[in-house]
Amino acid sequence: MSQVIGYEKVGDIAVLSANNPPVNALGAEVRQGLLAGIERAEADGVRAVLIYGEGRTYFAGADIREFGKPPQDPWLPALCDRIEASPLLVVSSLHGTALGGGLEVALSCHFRIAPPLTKVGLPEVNLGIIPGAGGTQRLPRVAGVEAALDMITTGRHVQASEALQMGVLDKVQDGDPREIGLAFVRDLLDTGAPRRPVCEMAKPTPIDFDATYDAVLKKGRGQLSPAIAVRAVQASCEAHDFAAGQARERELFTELMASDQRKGLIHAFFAERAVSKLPELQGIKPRELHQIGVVGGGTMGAGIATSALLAGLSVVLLEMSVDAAKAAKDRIAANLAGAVKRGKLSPDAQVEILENRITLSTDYDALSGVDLVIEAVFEDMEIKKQVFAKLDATCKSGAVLATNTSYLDLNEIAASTGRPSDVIGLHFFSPAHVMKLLEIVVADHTAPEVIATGFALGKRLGKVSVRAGVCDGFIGNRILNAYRTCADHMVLDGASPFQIDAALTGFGFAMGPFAVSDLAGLDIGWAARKRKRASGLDPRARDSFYADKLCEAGNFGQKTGKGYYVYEQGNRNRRPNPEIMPLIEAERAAKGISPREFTDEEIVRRYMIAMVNEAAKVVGEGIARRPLDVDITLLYGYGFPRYWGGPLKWADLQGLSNVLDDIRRWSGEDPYYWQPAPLLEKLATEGRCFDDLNKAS
Ligand code: T1G
Repeated sequence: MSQVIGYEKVGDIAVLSANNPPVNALGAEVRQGLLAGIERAEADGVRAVLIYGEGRTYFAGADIREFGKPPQDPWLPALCDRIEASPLLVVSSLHGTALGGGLEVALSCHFRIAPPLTKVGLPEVNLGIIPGAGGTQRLPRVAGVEAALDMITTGRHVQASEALQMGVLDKVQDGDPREIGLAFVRDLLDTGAPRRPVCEMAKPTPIDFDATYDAVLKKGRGQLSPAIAVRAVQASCEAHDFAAGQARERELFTELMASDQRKGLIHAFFAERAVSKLPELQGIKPRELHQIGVVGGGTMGAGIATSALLAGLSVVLLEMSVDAAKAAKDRIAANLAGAVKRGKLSPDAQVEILENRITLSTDYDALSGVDLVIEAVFEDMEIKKQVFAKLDATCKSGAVLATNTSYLDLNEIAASTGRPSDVIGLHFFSPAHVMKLLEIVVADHTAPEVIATGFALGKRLGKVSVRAGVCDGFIGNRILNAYRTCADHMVLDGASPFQIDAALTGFGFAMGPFAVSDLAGLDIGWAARKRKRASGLDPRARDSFYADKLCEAGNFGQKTGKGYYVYEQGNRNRRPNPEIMPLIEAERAAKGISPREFTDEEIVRRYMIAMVNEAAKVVGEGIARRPLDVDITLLYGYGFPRYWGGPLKWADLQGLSNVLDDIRRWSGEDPYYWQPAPLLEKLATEGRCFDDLNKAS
């Protein structure tokens, strides 16, 4: 008797119920239970079989934890074929999220029913693979090639109503999955509905698969699985028969299963779930949050306020003057209008928010009742301290006092209040109502329940929250500063900003570092350089000045129409700014550097290893708790290609001793910049990898 698949005879129907929380993943035991259940039903004198899931969902897919381990019988594809071939009428009643192998089991049944809130999908491409249990062969036969390609290459979740139209579901009906399933099976038996194996359906009509393959490959920015999925669907039209199509699917699936992209994407899947699980927060209750305050209504403050409003919170927004407060509200209104346009907010809710949930004020007293306040004023320590002194004087006891600073010393800010245990950093990324990353910065005296409240807020806002310690730039901006410097060095030594940007988008980054600077505003980097120089740069550090010249001439990137690139008709039509190379050449000449050639491969390797080395320092110093915290920060805040899993997963895939060898070689040219991180040296020497630290945590 299976522990995870229940068997029950209800009249002439055998009912197989899955009970493998939390998501009824199709691990070996579940597959064995399903096979045994089908065999038992066939020997039990019943006419039909109903399969459904207990708990929150039907099968949400294969058990991802089994990937990379030796396979155990029965294989999911063989199980699906066995279900489909049963002489009994087999029906699935779906609910929750019927995904991946789950939907493939459902497609191997003869009929499918589900309640309206059910979602179905084949999200395998997001894990770097393709459906491997007949999904690429059965779905096109049921729904046609175009609908199947849309689902399989995007991995999107499809609502029950759409799935009904596509033919993936035969009936949508409200109710309990077991009850609606039983009624549906009885109906089918009463009307004498014949078995309907999808494998016996006609081959689907082909399309221009080469053109689709090219388009999907291009859209994937280097990610392979969606394009490979096109070839698998192609086999559903072109292979000799169903079995030959399945064999082709298996061949492509096996190839991807062994790929680095699959390893990177699975790492990302588990890392994004592990990131908010902190041992120190076990059993700690967050404080309640109803109303939050935001100090400062610039781009950042307005974005934070928008994010909170979209999550159903009320916001008190403080500005210096009535005019500034009005401008802040206009920014929020524009953000909300954008959310309506993207279908994230209904027009009625937009009106409700603007009328009832925002309070504008120029008086700190308005913040006396808020549960949490986020300061988003100008990035200057003295100004921040003044704000925190006022918050300390006005906010109620127990209120969380948060700063959105991106690099200032949180301990110093906390010390300017009489309640440092209530002070925390909540570092949002611009635009704050869109970007998913939230760095939760913990100072020396921050109380555990204040940290828990930060994570609870992050969850409520739909963010991916990462715990960070205090240092200049925390996790993300500190690492950014290091790899950005590497790019600047390569420019001095002979690469152009345009070659560097192209090499890195070729690697899979959404944008290269120079295009990013143009987007963020060149004045920001300029101010940072001036500040660093004023505080005394180490004489061994290489500095460059050509970008300052751009700024001195009033060119700040996209917002002024000119930076590294010239923007005549927006970002799409940008072209390299012809003034850049002469400025760079002049600086090389002044420094006595004879420029050398860089290959794209070398550019990517240096840039990546600069990132990895700083990331290893960040982990080694405890600023990030685990390597996966760095990986998630870069994935969600810095456009890092997800299919590499993050910089430290990338490093693991390269082999840490190879990474260390490169750093040691480059430190011959520039010993100050290329100082190997002690943690990297330790792991490489011990023959270990970063993921070992994730697993141990
Ligand atoms: N395998 C193992 N564990 C899984 C899992 C899976 N497929 N899906 C979820 N979990 C764990 C997850 O790690 C977490 O664990 C807990 O369940 C709750 O998840 C042959 C090869 C189903 C929409 O890609 O999209 O089928 O952290 O926090 O927000 O073609 O999980 O609590 O210890 O995410 O309610 C295809 C992946 C597999 C679905 C639920 N299936 N999962 O979201 O909860 S490949 C997928 C999800 C495949 C075949 C192939 C979501 C969810 P813990 P959660 P949620």
